[in-house]
Amino acid sequence: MIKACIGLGANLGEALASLQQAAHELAATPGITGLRLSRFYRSAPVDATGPDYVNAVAEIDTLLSADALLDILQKIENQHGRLRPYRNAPRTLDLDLLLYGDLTIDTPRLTVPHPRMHERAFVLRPLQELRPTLHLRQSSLQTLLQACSDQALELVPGQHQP
Ligand code: PH2
Ligand code: MG
Ligand code: MG
Repeated sequence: MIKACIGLGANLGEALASLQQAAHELAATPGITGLRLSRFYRSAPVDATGPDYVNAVAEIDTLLSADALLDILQKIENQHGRLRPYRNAPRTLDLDLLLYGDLTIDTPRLTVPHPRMHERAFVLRPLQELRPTLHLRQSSLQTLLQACSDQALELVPGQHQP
């Protein structure tokens, strides 16, 4: 079994509801088990424009290949009306494969670990809930978070503690 981590984000439409529904869809997908979901965070767009984002991270267990998993993520994005008019355009749903076990993948289609996750608080903070001892590029998530402390994150209110 491989443990994979997926970043969830949205800043168009009912962003929180879209992320909750996407998490249910992932959990119900054949070949995916044991989904654990972080809390939801709100933040301003980073290197992008548009409304504030809602973000979360999910960890899953799977025997699917990374490419098969990416196919599933893109299918769920498309079912949520995802359009791609330009790079980092506002979106109804973004599902990024962040980590696939401890594998490094570098193909035209897929780069894992996700090439920008180490500098994005909206990924690191929810990931820290699920994987508190994880290191990326030989740094703890806490150290990486300190380096992007200018990116303000707020917990979406009304959630239970993990
Ligand atoms: N995703 C991006 C670009 N910028 N900013 C925030 N706050 N959250 C995101 O999910 C996000 C972003 C490209 O995928
Ligand atoms: Mg993304
Ligand atoms: Mg994406």
